[in-house]
Amino acid sequence: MTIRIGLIGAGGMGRAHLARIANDLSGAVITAVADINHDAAVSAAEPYGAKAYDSSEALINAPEVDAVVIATFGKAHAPDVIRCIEAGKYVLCEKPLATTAEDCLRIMEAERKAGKRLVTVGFMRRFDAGYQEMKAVLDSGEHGYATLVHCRHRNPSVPEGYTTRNMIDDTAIHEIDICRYLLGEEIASVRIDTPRATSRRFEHLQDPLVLVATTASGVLIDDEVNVNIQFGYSIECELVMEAGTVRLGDQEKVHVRDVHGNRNAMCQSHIDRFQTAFNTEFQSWINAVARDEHTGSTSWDGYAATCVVDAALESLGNGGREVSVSMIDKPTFYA
Ligand code: ISE
Repeated sequence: MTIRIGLIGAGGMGRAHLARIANDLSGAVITAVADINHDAAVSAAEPYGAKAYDSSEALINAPEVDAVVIATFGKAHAPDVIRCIEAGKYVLCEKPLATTAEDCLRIMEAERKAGKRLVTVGFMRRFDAGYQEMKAVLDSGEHGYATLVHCRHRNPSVPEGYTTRNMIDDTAIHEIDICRYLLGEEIASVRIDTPRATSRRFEHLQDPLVLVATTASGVLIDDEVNVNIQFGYSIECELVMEAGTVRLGDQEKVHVRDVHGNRNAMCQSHIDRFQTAFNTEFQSWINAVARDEHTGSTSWDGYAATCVVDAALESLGNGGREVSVSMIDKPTFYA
């Protein structure tokens, strides 16, 4: 069975997803693209012979669309995700699932009514081989339990429209999710530390910042978010256990050896760094949709991450004091 996919949001991320579905993956074709910018929809749809829509609602209900990918801005996600659920179509929604906990709750309620998990949140790091091996090492129990996780999330630069809020709800949200995934537990409290700012930033940004979180069992997570580091896109993670540590491998595509030394090439963007993880995520989703099954992170994961983001934003606004994360009990539907 070939899955007919409709994409909402023809920006850079959306187009990268179209290219991977058409060139790298199997079992799916692109039949529709929607964007509020008509020309963007037409130019993205054209190479794939897909239909262009100005309205996401029309795309979701189109007969030639079996499943939907959403790659618009976070604020636009909730209504479209709910429409997909109501249409009974599987949806892979880029993170964040929604920008408020209330919207995530509405999404979960719609899914519960539909009686089926239809929503996958695009936390692609869960499909990265390095993070999966880290989890396997921890879960083996050989080194005892986890006590600390050290994370670094560095971007070469960000555009002027990117805000300090985005450092948490768009950037650190990846570590919030991957730490929940690695540790298999919820984050209970969080605070934001604000070190000396780099001069290589737009004036309005508080860059870098450090998100410090504590999980329900007391594991301490520190996440350096540093979005104007200049030299490249660099993601680091070290998990400390009672009798061992495990660290994410570096990006090992090629090594350059010359008079300046022996070094490996630096990725410049998440699309490059997580190319294989994105492909694995999308292929698993396509395969699962064909079997009428859910895969990847759920609406609950999207909700939990948003609750941590909300607490972190509160800490950012209150001078960095620790804030408890408040969330509902996990519904059995997501157990
Ligand atoms: C972007 O949206 C991502 O998802 C990237 O992984 C992250 O590194 C970047 O900071 C975000 O803006």
